[in-house]
Amino acid sequence: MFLGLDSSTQSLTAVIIDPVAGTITCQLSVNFGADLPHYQSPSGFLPGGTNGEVHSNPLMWLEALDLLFSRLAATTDLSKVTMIAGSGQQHGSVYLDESFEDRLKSLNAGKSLVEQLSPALSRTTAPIWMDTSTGQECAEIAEALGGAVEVCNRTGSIPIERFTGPQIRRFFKTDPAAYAHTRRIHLVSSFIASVIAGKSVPIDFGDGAGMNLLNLATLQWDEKLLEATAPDLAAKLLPPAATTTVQGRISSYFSTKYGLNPDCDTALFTGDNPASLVGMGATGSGEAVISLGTSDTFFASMPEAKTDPNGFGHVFGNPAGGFMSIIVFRNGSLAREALRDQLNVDWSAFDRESLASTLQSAGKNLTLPFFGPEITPRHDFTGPISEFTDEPTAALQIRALLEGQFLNMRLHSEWMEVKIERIRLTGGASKNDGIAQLVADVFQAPVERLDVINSAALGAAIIAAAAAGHDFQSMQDVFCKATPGSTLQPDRLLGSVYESAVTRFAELLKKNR
Ligand code: XUL
Repeated sequence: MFLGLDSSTQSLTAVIIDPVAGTITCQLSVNFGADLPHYQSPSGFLPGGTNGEVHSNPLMWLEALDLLFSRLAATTDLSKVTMIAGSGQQHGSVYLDESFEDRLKSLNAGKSLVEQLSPALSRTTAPIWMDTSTGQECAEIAEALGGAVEVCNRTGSIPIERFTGPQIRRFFKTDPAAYAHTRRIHLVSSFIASVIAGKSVPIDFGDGAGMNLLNLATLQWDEKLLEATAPDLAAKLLPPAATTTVQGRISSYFSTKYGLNPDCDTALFTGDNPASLVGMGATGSGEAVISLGTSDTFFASMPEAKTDPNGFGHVFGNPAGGFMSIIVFRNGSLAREALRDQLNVDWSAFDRESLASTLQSAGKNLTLPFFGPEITPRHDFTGPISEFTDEPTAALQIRALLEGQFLNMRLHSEWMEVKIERIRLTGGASKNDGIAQLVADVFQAPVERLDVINSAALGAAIIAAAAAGHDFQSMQDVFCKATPGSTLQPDRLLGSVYESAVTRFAELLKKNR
């Protein structure tokens, strides 16, 4: 059996898989807000941060780990688990002093993780991905490297407020003494992995690429960026490594206390997005995942490390090898809801029948689908902009908005130079067959839906199996099957229609930025 853990913003989740039987044998979660209310973090972070700061208490993650393992031990036989891997919310960082290694080595199963590890924190809180306090530091790092584009060429992203490098720089500037006292810096993922392994383990290429520090060409920390970020940073980071690198046995703390097998091994932990790529069965070339949520997200595997010349998208390591892109579109569900409310219709106006009624206008009328500021493309839009050839009925406006969203996605993923052969659609709106068919038509690729609930934790369990020698692809074929009957084929007659629409969409965008 293989255990995958995912430490996300709001919860810590475990998924155990049996690859021989092809079954998920256990899924459990600890919710930080509901289960650990004394950390006063109802949504997983400390409310009331100033200047864009969003921090969490790392002790909450440790206490969640003890609680999760005690719940697991009560419901399942943990001695059958032979490898553990995991994932974490990306970009968040934990700062530890010199005592951390010794404390990890000598963890006493009679005491809690919090009791034993809290004195090792050289910073009591951890900035997480929601933190936007580092605008100044991003500018400084860009300047030191000769521009944001150079940072993007090296690391796959321009300097980004939530990314770890700018966050480390801000810590160094605001509290140089505590920074100097820091012996080791971990991501959320590598912090939890280290506790499980009983020693500090490396950051993997998947999560490491979300730091503005990893050079994608060498897969090492970039010396110029280390220098531009903070002094002596190289010494505070272990050299990065591939996700499936086995780190040795678990800490005896877990075998003694929770009945894990003392021979159980640990692999590295990765970011939740790279783990989700695995859990959605999309690590193969030509596969993309589109998640329709508050924001819409597009991510796809990429054999080579191409970077977005516009600096909107990001590149992370693919746990199965190679790379992946991630591109976030802020005007997702909120834009769809805004139009629904504006037209005073309900969701049935977005369904299959309704969209089929406007099929003859496919690709004809254009809408820039932005009801507010967008990050892809980065621009402060104040409302949608349309160019219609037909009379703008409600049905046509809905078609044009949805087409606009997916044309924008298609346009802004072209830099990957990957031909998309299959799309796995997830998130609230993915259940809508009309929207799913439109995605298939705009991208000219089949669209599949999956019933995976904990895609990151499942991905982590598959990574654990892969680290033990199982094949990534066959594991994904077993655990990440499309929901029967959910696959939609693209209408090939619309291929040239959307080919021309994407060009006209790009022109309209150029005129309005
Ligand atoms: C990705 C990002 C988020 C976090 C949330 O860049 O910031 O998706 O990983 O868990």
